[in-house]
Amino acid sequence: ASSGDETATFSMPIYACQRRTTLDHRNAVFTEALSLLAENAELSQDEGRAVAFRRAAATLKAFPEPLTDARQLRGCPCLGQHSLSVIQDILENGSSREVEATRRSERFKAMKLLTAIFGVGAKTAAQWFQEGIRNLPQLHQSGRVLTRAQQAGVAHYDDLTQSVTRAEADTIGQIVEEAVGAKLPSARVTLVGGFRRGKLSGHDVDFLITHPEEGREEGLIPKVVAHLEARDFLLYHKNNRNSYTEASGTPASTMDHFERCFSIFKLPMPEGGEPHSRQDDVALRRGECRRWRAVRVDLVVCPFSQFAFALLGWTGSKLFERELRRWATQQKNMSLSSHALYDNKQRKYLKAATEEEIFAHLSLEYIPPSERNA
Ligand code: DCP
Ligand code: MG
Repeated sequence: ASSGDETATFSMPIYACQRRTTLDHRNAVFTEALSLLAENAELSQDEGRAVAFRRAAATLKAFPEPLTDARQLRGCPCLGQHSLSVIQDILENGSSREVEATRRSERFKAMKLLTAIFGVGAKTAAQWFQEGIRNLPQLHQSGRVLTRAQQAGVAHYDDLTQSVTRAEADTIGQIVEEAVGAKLPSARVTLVGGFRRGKLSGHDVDFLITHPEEGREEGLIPKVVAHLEARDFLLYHKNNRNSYTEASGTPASTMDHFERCFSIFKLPMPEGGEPHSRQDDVALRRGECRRWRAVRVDLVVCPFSQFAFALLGWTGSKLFERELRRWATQQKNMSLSSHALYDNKQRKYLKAATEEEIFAHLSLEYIPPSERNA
């Protein structure tokens, strides 16, 4: 469409799930700034503000050309006053004062460092910050009692704050497939999360496991975990049982109820590989062989009839998922979760065997995983 002067305007659909968002885009300076403000809002438990910044960042990720003038953004959705002023600041000065001040602030730095500990959320970190805790030595000195997860998080802090590569994710995939195959032949293991969207690195590795005969998947997690433990592949794990029933179903809730395992894998490193972490260096100086690294791994088991919903729900991105649910509720009067899609008007669940069918139920054009990077 033409706007009447020399600047063309793009008509961009409002919901991120209506758009194709690839990993590479033209406006990283802007999306990184807005993402940092979103992260800061999340760390302050200001969900509304966080979502506003996430949506603004997503708009710029989908913007087809480098931004040089704010007028290019006319007609673009989800850009509020605050986000626009940040963008304007970057256009005029090369950076945003607010973003740089946030990046340097003591609170932001400490909250990032503390929430990077596995098992520590924004709430816990805020409380520690209030008590004057800013870093790991101070946490140690405080004598705070840590949960088992947090203890593992502290013990493997250096490894867990290093991103996981695609090659490492594939190696873990082989280990998981071997363990699942040994316990339940013909079960299927699918790599989900950011790696399914084509990311080259991630903060963890996510797997979805199912079996074509409904019911056979029940109770699989403890068996797989026992198999992995016997082979010394686990540094930490916490299993959750399936708690989903259609009756108790809170269909639009973000949290799902699948049988799952939050774990920290002990991933063997290729022989001759360079030591890469501080822990490695320390271990090698002590003369210990430490040819492994810790990696966060999530295993999720779902019944076959829910597989398409679980696959869609666990592929992300988080904003894409949120936008799908918002679209379903606001535009279709339906409730979408990682378990099911419920049509509130027809008062019935809509079945789907593939992601394509779910998009069709929602009257959305199918978006493949590599274009869900909103
Ligand atoms: N997810 C979910 N419910 C949860 C946790 C995650 O539905 N309780 C979904 C949304 C995410 C996907 O699963 O997109 C994977 O979650 P991650 O936090 O692992 O996010 P990504 O894999 O997208 O990114 P990365 O691991 O690289 O940070
Ligand atoms: Mg992930």
